[in-house]
Amino acid sequence: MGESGTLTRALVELNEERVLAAVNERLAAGEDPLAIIKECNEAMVEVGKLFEKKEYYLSELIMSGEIMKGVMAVLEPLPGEVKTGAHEGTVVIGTVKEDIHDIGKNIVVSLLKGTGFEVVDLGVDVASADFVAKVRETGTKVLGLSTLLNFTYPEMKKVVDDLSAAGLRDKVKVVIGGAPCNERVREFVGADYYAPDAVAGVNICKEVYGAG
Ligand code: B12
Repeated sequence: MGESGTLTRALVELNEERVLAAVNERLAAGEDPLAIIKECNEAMVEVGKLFEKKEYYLSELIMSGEIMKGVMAVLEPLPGEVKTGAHEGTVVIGTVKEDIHDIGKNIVVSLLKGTGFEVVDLGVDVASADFVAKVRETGTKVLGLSTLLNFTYPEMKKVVDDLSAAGLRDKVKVVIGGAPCNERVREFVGADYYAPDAVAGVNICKEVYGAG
């Protein structure tokens, strides 16, 4: 498996020192940070599986999150395509109510900023009313909702329904993301797009603003 296997294994084994050494080595070798993130992402899914199997406990989950944050601190700022300061548009984003996972959302935020978007990050455990108020206030064309917990799908749906009730639904495209999401979740929620990763999310934002 070579070098890539080394990073995955080190992260699954929660060996922070080896993870950071592997990341630094690969950055120095000129590897794309997004490829490194993708691999870490896969390792995090493995950590989640070990947690499900009860081979790992909450402490290990917390540790994996801390290591991943350390990795992001090394990788940021992420490469954006636009370095001219061109303003691509505004994106409002947050993790839905009851959910405090934010590592993936923060990657999306960094990448959007690097690409020239203005980002309003509402943080984690965000109530539907706060999303709706911020959409109204900013006039954004894109609202990004993140969740890593499958029991919060109804909460995402609530945000979409509340946007409709507020008369804002046709003014904003709703993009959902987070490991457990997929097209079926998007349909249930009534969102416009599902983004499997941060790069797909940025491309959707570009498409929405590009379309005028
Ligand atoms: C790290 C972690 C934690 C950390 C989070 C730290 C933090 N600051 O975020 C801590 C320890 C706090 C945690 C807590 C819990 N967790 Co947790 N956690 C994880 C783990 C291992 C990794 C998540 C992660 O950061 N992945 C890496 C990032 C980069 O990936 P990502 O989030 O998917 O993001 C990428 C894309 O999805 C996309 N994306 C994400 N959001 C968005 C949004 C938009 C708009 C767009 C465009 C794109 C996008 O872009 C990113 C980059 O490409 C996952 C395992 C997994 N399968 O993901 C479990 C997991 C999500 N956790 C789980 C659980 C059960 C919990 C707890 C309930 C545990 C407990 N008993 O307390 C609590 C819940 C707390 C709460 N109320 O939110 C389960 C959820 C299962 C389910 N039924 O839904 C998982 C799947 C583990 C498992 N297999 O059992 N967790």
